[in-house]
Amino acid sequence: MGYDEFKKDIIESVKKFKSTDIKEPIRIIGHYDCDGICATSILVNSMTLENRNYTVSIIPQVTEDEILNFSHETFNIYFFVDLGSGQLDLINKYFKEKTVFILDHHSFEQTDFGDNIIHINPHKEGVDGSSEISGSGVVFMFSKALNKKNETFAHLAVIGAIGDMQEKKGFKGLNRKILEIAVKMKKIEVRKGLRFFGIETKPLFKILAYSTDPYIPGVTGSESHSIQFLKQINIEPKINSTWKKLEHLTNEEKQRLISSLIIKRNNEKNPEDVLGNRYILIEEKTSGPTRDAKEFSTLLNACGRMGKASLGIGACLNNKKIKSKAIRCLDEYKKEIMKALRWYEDNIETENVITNDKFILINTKNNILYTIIGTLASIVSNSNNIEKGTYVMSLGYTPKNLIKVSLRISGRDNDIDLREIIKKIMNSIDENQVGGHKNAAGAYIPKEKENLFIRKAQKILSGN
Ligand SMILES: [Mn+2]
Repeated sequence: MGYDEFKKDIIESVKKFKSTDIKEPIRIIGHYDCDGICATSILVNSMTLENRNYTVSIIPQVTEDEILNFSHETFNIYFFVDLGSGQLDLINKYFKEKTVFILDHHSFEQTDFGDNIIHINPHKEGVDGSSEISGSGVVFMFSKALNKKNETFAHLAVIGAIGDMQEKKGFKGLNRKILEIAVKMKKIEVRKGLRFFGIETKPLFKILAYSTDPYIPGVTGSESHSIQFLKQINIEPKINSTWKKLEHLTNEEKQRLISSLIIKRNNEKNPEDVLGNRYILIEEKTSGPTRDAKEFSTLLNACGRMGKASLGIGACLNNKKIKSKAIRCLDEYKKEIMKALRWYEDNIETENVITNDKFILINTKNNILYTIIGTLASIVSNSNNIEKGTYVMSLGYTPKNLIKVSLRISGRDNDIDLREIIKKIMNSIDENQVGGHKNAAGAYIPKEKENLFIRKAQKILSGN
């Protein structure tokens, strides 16, 4: 068990791939989140290098119907990236005549399948796929073993891992190795600095005013207090008539800002937590939303959730024109989220939101784009006025007569496995389409079971 075995699995799968006929086109199916988009982009790059033709689809979830449809296509070679491990039985059932590569990192149930299926997953060898390597990391390792030139795409695997929340005060395990490659290839520079989200792109006073993590007592939550704070420490918040960004500060001012923030956070648990690793994509334009790997990952998530994953792939492949379209998509996504939050505020007192001291259950029905109900649940669970350990569950209708469910919990340092909790609810209604991870889980249910699901969820989330 371990890294060596995992690497052996990869080398074995590369051998199998190399034995396929070069004239055979490749069918690539990837997950629609940041990690899935990065995974797909790495694979697209490496298939281009191999002179292989390919067709790509990016999908939000893998239903049985969808798997059946893919299997009816004329391709003989398939790649499922950042998904597929959870559908091994279905893929086995419908792809008997095809060669299938599954490159994934989600946990899975043991099942038997034919040797036409090549299943690469770190969990198989006891390597933790929820913290040590992402889906794009798995695809990167495969691509690197196929051709060393693919090392130039290591940064995409770093962005993917960030998108899957695997960066926690640095990277560990295989992620760390991949980061080292990205640094060696001069794609990423790790800088210790202020770890506020959007620090490259937004006015300084806004960043401080809207930062909940790290929290700044007396500043977070108020734009005017934020402006005052800057003036107090002798940093003029404006340059001529525009608001200053971090890049406008002198080094001496930056230092003063950092030490003043730490002093302000004197009574917090770790005052110096304003500092952290930043992953700078060296080749990207300064002060654009693709310069900081965390912001890049948000951009990709936005594209996927707005149904425009192809823009995300274009941005990863560094197509300038598509990249600017992707940035516009990010703006639309932000508007959707604002709309979702307003809807939530307006509906707190209605039957659409059920609350008790253990959970908040939000049924958005048709009112919110179903791909962002997870984001809504995350934002609600992170808001200040919620007791730690409160579950936040959101539901939304998909166009395919299903209901998407997302589950989050407030407070970060608890050991509760949300995936297990959703599984328990799903078992109680005889459903099994569960996805996600320990800290962010989801499911799909048929619309007919809406009321039943809500009843069972209330029971189980209350601890009964
Ligand atoms: Mn993933």
